[in-house]
Amino acid sequence: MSATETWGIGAPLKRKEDDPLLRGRGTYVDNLDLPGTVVMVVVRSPYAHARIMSIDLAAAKAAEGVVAVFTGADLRDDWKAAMPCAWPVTEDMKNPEHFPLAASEANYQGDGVAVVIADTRAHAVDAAELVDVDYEVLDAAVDVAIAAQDGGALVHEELGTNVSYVWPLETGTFDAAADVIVKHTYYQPPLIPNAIEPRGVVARPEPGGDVTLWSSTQVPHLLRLLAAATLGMSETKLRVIAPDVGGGFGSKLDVYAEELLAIAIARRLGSPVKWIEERSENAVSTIHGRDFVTTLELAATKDGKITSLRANVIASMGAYLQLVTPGIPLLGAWIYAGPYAIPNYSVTFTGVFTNTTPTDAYRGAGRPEATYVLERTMDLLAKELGMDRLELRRRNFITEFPATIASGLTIDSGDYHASLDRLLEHLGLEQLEAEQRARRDSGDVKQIGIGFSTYNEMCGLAPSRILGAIRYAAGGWESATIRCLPTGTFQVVTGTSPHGQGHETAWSQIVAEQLGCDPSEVEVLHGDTSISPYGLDTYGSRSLPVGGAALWSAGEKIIEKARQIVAHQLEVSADDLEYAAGTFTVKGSPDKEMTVKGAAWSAFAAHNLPDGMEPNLEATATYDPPNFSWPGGAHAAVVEVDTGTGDARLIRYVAIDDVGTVVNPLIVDGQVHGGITQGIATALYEEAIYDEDGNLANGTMAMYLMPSAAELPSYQLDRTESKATDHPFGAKGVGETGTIAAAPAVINAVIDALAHLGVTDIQMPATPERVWRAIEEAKQ
Ligand code: MCN
Repeated sequence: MSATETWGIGAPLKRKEDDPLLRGRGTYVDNLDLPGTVVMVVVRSPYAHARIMSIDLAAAKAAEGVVAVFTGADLRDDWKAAMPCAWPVTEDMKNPEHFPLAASEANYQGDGVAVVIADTRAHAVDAAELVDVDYEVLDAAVDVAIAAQDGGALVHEELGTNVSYVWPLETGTFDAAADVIVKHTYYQPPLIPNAIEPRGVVARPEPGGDVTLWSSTQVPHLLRLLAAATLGMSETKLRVIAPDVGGGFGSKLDVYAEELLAIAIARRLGSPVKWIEERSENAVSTIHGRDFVTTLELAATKDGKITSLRANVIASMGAYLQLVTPGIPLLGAWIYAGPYAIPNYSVTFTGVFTNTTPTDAYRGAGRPEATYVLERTMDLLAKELGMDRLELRRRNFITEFPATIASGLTIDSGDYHASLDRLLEHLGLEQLEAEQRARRDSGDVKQIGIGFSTYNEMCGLAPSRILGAIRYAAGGWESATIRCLPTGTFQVVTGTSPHGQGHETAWSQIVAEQLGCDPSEVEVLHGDTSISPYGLDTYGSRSLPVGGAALWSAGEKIIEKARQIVAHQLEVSADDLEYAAGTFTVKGSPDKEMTVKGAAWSAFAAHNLPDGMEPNLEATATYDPPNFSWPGGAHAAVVEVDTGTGDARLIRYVAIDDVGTVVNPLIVDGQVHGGITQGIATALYEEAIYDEDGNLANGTMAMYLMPSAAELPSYQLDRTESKATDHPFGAKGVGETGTIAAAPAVINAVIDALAHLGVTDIQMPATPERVWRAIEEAKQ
């Protein structure tokens, strides 16, 4: 193995950030214990929809340890703008004003109506129970499909409708006279993100009206920009720090009420204010994902060539539009045809308000929803055609790249056949099918099923020009700085904000590869707006495709400046220098050499630099990609279903992903593992259950099912590689692939296990009750 193979791009390095975290030496928001801190507790509406008639604060104010109590009305003048929604997807999108505390009407169970500030958390919790709110309970709109129709309960009476927007994308006419048409409607229930660390905030007032905000956020840069705007502060007066952050999965890509409340109240009281979310509070006050009703139609010739696709998506916004709520369904809008060449394409999205927790980004954000309905319908179409389900997929794969797809985007590279071939090499499909036949023949109560999902994904958010065209308010670039320190070590400042993804390790490997050092010689700084004023943070599997490319560009600038220094000092022309792995050599005189590290010292000492050159070796680059990132792959799930009880268990999972060049295979495997687990959880376990009044019925860890290691087999992972042509070293994003691919593979497997009993459909999650009912209904 060469030196760079052991520590550069492609090396399976253990994550350098893990050691302190595993030893309990991390600093999460709740570990901050600033002198004079007061604690904030939010009083939340117990009703999904209720008019606030009056709030009596007297008893709470008089309670032990209480410093202050505020209602929405008390704080109204602290906000110079309503809470931000950065993605007005249509010109006429309806976006009701949303403030950190509801003043006249609570619109979901958990909507904040008052805050109590006390010296200790116990005192604040006790006093919060004394806040006496008189509510007039109103009818709630809960079911998204019903809420979309006229005549039912309205979430925001003043809008006269629950429909926030209708967004169509039509590039071809649906072929209603095709040989074969399949049409099916799917429901994807709301999901509750459960990061290991719940949300938390500390806001400290600083002299001169400044505020430092520590937040368990994925987006310190966006948070500073938008919180400052909401509070009418200059951005320079607000410093946002994301310390160690224990996961987010999209749910910490937001500007939350508690962040704004903590800043406003810290300024009012002159004391640091701390708020830490409780686990069951997380179930209602952190955004939810999914809650989509989708009808998908595929039209095909009788030999299995798909000619057109039509999707009608009704997506719940929840009660308000949070930071990117309306755009989430649209993130899938361009990939409803997945890896298949389908010439006629038409999708329509209707964003609908419901009296439930606002929805927003949750791992995959719009793309799992698209892939799920497509991959389920591919199986239905294969059945209708009497064709093998993998053969149908193969007949429709896109094979020529770059490929401009019917939705209008261009996929730079991919090889979907290669991923499926590799999957089959690992799977042993013939044996599995033989086992399936044997169990069917013997009438075994435990049946097995094999399910597939071949997918692609549009991630690496994203080219600013395209984001602008679809009315997203921010850009999609990322920035990075590399400082070569005098002793031959490197300091990196990145605008990405990792919260579990291992950027410190991966970014060190990129610098090590490019500039010729050991990764331990690279320090990576992030998550503090005072050291990285520019950045667009971490979400949408963008950090490596965009932030990693920015880092590479900064490295190229370093090499170019170093080249000038080396040429000057070795007294040769810059064109006569060759560069590899951190060392310049003179063509034809290999004994004459100088390293980037040597150039860094020279640039620091500045005794002998080319005329007019600035001292120091440092470079900043901002990278705006020309295209999205397009990973893809093929996944297979094998389940065993107890036909007596309906219990479906996953017994094998094989995943082949193509994420282009891999920087760190251990990190990539970890990302794929985590992503697959979330997809499996969606298929078999997770669902936020609301009753008809909008009460969340399973908002505790005891009631909300998340799988643990005990429920899951070890996954078999492998990769194929088609390099991203638009990325400087060919990498594609990986952070969401598993979640996008897994849910349809698992549900397709459950249905496959029961196909001989006549079962054709099961709604996610495939709980024992649902599976059992599907078996019983098929008997009738
Ligand atoms: N990587 C690599 N080679 C590739 C692709 C990625 O080595 N070809 C590495 C990267 O260097 C990075 C990691 O894999 O260390 C993820 O990279 P990327 O795909 O760019 O995704 P982001 O870093 O932008 O992370 C966001 C993504 C998303 S959108 C969600 S949701 C998610 C996820 O990451 N949330 C996570 N993974 C998570 N992992 C943890 N532990 N916690 C979360 O909240």
